[in-house]
Amino acid sequence: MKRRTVILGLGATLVGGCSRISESSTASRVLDTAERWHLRAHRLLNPRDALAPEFSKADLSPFFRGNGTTQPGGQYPRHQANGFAEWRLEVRGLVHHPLSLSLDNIRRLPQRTQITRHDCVEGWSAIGEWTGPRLSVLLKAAGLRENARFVVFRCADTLAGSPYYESVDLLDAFHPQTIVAHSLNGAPLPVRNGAPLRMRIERQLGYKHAKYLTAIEVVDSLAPIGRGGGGYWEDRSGYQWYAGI
Ligand SMILES: Nc1nc2c(c(=O)[nH]1)N[C@H]1C(S)=C(S)[C@@H](COP(=O)(O)O)O[C@H]1N2
Ligand SMILES: [Mo]
Repeated sequence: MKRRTVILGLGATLVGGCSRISESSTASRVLDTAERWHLRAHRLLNPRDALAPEFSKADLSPFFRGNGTTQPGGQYPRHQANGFAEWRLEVRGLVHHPLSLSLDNIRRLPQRTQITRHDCVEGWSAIGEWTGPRLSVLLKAAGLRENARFVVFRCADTLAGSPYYESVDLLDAFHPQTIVAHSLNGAPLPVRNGAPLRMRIERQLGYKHAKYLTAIEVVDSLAPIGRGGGGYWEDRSGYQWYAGI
């Protein structure tokens, strides 16, 4: 894992919206002191909308490995067999207009393509080209309610019997490189990489990038979800909820 936080230039100012979110009581329950320091330092050293580095096609990894779940069970093989024609992505929770989107709906939205480096805490990286709509487009279409604070990503797979999930705050949800990807290197996502939809949260570590995405749930608190840590690995290990790189 490469942490670039400390080498980035000084001079950015912490904007009001950022401190409001990081200091909210809900966030305080999720973040311990050191992690909260990391979140604030990361955002202080990076302008609010700083982009993760983007690369060129020459930099693409020849093979993008799969990690964690690489073949979900349950209902997934049935969807896989018919080319995900019946897959739906729900946008629900604290929104004015809940959505249920087909892959076709998602492919017809304005698209962003980005070549980025994925860093896994287990010590490997890979560069891939991802395409999909910005999460912000979906959230704006659904319309956030006033008490919206976090966005939870629900996944089709389970690890050791528990569903994988992840979450981010609204700053990362609305970041311009946060996309719902349906393609890797110009082709539909391979199953090992999260077909048919996976998140790309480019300024955070690999485990935040939820694969096999079934729902995007807007909430005001992470406490009642899973074991309250904000993600599958956050609930079970020392993995931090704010995994800025
Ligand atoms: N649904 C789901 N998402 C997941 C995982 C998983 O096991 N299930 N593993 C995470 C981890 S630890 C990493 S490093 C990346 C791996 O993405 P890849 O399989 O495309 O390499 O997915 C993340 N998202
Ligand atoms: Mo990972």
